[in-house]
Amino acid sequence: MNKDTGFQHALERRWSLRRSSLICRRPDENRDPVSFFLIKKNGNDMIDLYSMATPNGHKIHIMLEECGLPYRIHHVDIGKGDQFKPAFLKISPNNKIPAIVDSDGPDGKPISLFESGAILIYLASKVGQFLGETDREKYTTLQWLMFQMGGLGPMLGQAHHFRIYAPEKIDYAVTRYTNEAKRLYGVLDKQLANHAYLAGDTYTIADIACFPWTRSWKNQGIDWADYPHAKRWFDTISERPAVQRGVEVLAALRKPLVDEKAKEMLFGQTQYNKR
Ligand SMILES: N[C@@H](CCC(=O)N[C@@H](CS)C(=O)NCC(=O)O)C(=O)O
Repeated sequence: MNKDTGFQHALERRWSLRRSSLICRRPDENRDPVSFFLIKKNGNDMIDLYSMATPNGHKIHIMLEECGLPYRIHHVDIGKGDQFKPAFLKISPNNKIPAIVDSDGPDGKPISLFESGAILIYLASKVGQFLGETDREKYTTLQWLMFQMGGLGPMLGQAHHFRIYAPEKIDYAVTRYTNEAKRLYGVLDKQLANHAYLAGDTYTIADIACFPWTRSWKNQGIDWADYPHAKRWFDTISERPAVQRGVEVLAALRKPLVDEKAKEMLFGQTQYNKR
């Protein structure tokens, strides 16, 4: 067993041991552990999570913790180039984390999924939670989820990139994406001035998707004092036990992105090689 594989196994063992004691945790039910285990079609059903501790990864880590679904973690080190390995590209052809494989898919057969928004919708549908109750609530949830996937995530990502990682400071890009970040926090703040959560009164996958991106507010040029309603929402979500566990998943393996090789892997030619 090489060093990496040995470490991977140890990690999986640690988490599956931890999961086995948590396997029945469902936030809205007081089921006893044994009965929940028995209602599962197959006690060995497990979600394989391919991920890293980044905002997009955190969304799924938090969701899995909120749902109390058993999962096994595979660390994909995107700074080392694990995302370009053929086995990973088979489940995530866009070479990005997160991805999952659920051995118990909708038809009882395994299903693999990439794109965090699709994974959140899938998991919410699987457990029947965090999507809203009525059709109206569901569409409102999806609307704010799409806001995150199409706007908040990509724009805050660019703000972060040009403010922190770009090899040269380009004033135009820094100003453009910092302004865009501020505008988007303003949209969140306005919605949260009148609602406890993004889709209304209940916590949904829209909140789970947006929250991890707002954890890096400082690097995005944001001052919470300008967004008091969004800050109240941020603090409320930060206090959820599943969120606190979720943000710790794989966090110990995340290194600051200072290594030139890792930067080349993520932002340089390696990213654009034909595969
Ligand atoms: N839209 C995708 C974005 C995923 C994404 O950008 N993942 C980053 C980490 S946060 C990644 O894997 N980057 C590796 C790469 O670009 O090679 C999602 O939401 O799942």
